[in-house]
Amino acid sequence: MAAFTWSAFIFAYLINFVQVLGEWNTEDYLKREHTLVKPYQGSGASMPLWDFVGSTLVTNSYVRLTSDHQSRQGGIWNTQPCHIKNWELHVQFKVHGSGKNLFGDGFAIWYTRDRNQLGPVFGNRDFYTGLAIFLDTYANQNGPHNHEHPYISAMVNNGSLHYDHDRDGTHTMVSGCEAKFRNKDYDTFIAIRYQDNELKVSLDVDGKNAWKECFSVHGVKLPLGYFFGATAATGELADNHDIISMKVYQLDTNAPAKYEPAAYSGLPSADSMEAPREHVSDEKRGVGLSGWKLLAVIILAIIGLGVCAIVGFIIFNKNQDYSRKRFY
Ligand SMILES: *[C@@H]1O[C@H](CO)[C@@H](O)[C@H](O)[C@H]1NC(C)=O
Ligand SMILES: [Ca+2]
Repeated sequence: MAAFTWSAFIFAYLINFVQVLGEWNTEDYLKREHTLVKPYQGSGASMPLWDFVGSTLVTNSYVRLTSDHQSRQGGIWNTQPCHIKNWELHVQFKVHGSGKNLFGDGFAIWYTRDRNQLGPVFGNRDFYTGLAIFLDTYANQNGPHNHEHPYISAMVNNGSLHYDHDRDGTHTMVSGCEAKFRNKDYDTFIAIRYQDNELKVSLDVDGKNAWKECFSVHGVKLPLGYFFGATAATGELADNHDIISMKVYQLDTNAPAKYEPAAYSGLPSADSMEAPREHVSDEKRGVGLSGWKLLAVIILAIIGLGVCAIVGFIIFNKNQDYSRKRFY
């Protein structure tokens, strides 16, 4: 059985190696013009490349969209439109406050046509055009939807849809997952990957320094030239909603350049709008394995089975010898 321990060890090592390799690759493609990192302030009081609106406060170590006070709306918006087709956005955030059971409302990360407008949807305007990822800490609706809060969900809007707070947006969301990301001592991160019309959201909120898939959906169409942003709001309930960093990476597309489809230029759309009451969250908790990882798993499984078969065979033979000895 030691062989199993070895394979598990080798497997863990391989996975780690693959992750290190992956990170090394993406560092090369960090897009400075869409990135917010410390120190935030340039020379003077303004932040180059980023606008901040509403209650947003910039300090040396975080950008606070709202403080732990009632009725605040704040936002931060990249001034440069994004012309990258396949991208991944990493956001380090911190949601914390004095409320033990009552806190809210949460914050949102955006890729939208319009920017710098305050409003009721986690601090941004309603009937927006683009993609929203909501990190909703307060359950406005208790009952019909079968998930707990905090809840992370995605919504794609062509400007015609209203975000319904009373239903926590469950009637317009594309997909989502539960995640306990509030009041953590360690750093918390969310990754939003948009590649070949697939939207994938992953989280690192358990202090394990590893991504865990929240959901992924195909058939999401977003045009070029929209803006990244983050906004937050408090109402009767409050929390500190802090952004520590936002980093945009350019991804290579899977398709060879000559087969690459032309950039999408229509309004944002999503093939699937999930019916909230059919939502099975357990399915989504499984971590998807892809490419190298899957290959490594298969190879190690085969090695593991082979070793087991040999060990089993030896034990079987020994037992046979033993029983022979007994009966003769
Ligand atoms: C916008 O989206 C809604 C809901 O998905 C859809 O019914 C409508 O036809 C879309 N409008 C346009 C102009 O694409
Ligand atoms: Ca809510």
